[in-house]
Amino acid sequence: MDSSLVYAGIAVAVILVLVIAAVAVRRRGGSGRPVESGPAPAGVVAAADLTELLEPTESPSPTAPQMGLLEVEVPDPAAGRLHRLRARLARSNNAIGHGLFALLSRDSIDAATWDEIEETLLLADLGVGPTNEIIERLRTTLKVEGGSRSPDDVREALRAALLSLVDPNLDRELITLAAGRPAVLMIVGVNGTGKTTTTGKLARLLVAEGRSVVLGAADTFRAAAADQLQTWGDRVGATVVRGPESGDPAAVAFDAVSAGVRSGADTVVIDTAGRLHTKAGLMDELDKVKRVIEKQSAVDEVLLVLDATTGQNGLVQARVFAESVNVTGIVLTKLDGTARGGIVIAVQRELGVPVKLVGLGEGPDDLAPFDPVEFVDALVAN
Ligand SMILES: Nc1nc2c(ncn2[C@@H]2O[C@H](COP(=O)(O)OP(=O)(O)OP(=O)(O)O)[C@@H](O)[C@H]2O)c(=O)[nH]1
Ligand SMILES: [Mg+2]
Repeated sequence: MDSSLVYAGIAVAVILVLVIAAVAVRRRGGSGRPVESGPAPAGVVAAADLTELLEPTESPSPTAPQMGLLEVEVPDPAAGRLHRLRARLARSNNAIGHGLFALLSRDSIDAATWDEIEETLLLADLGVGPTNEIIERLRTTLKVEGGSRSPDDVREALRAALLSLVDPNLDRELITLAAGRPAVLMIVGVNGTGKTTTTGKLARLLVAEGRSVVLGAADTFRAAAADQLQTWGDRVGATVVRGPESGDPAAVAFDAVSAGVRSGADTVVIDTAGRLHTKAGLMDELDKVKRVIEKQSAVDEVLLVLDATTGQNGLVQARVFAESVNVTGIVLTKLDGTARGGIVIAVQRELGVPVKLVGLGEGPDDLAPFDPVEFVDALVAN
């Protein structure tokens, strides 16, 4: 072979390798800046990069499942999600619906039956006050109707009594938009109630409505907590701001809100570490996280996540959290796994704060805005 041809081939190959290397170096130089609150673990989107990331699709649309190089999912719309509760309650042997209806439908409701009714309501976590109220109401309604109690009358009496206790007039609006800045939501509660899952599901709900969302991983106790949130964020293209393990949770929350402000995000949701309500130091820390955020932005919602299966214990937690931070709404999780729907009524009574969201399962879209009418209808459904 002609040696000049060989030299020419080698020269072309060398030029190609140099061009590829130059492109790779330029690409790397454009990203990977560290998160402000500390060195960035792998997979973190640095706060300063948010603007670039969000600019092309500032409001990720459900019809545009691509964002940058990430494949993002299209979450279910919020409307109609609470319908699933009916099926879930049917499976969980819902005490209020089935038990109470059977008792009230007996030919004669004697003193022993009223005792059973009371017991059923207490077992469903309704609490003593609301239980007495509902029994008074039912006694009056059903007495007036005398002997002509059809199953429909009973169901309607039960429905009306429950509905008045769940209180359809409470303002349950979840503030997720604010004028001229992102709305800021904090998610708080004891260990394992479903805070991180709720933060992730909430991001999906918001993305489904076309919002741009920043998540703050202010649970710095365990690296796995931030990874868990990162996974939720990645699935729907929500940016996750995180800090170093054991770092200051208030600093991460502050950075997440700054990042949201800079990128023009609609909503910033801050996931916090689980904490025992009995540990004063941890409750003070929560208050500090809130105060540090408030140096740059109002906190629009503090959502207390309660596990519906823990019953009356949840009420004790709720009281202490409400004393530490100004709780604006309750998220009642794991309602799919309990026959104790009465906790909705009890906790609202206890705090005077409405249930705004309910968790209905472990699926990514098993979080629904709470609607009192739909909830009661699901409880008393056939
Ligand atoms: N069945 C059911 N499971 C749920 C629901 N919400 C959360 N979970 C499950 O509860 C478990 C705990 O959820 P996490 O979101 O990690 O709880 P957490 O409050 O962040 O926990 P810590 O950060 O450790 O305090 C997980 O297995 C979730 O899948 C729900 O509505 N229904
Ligand atoms: Mg968590």
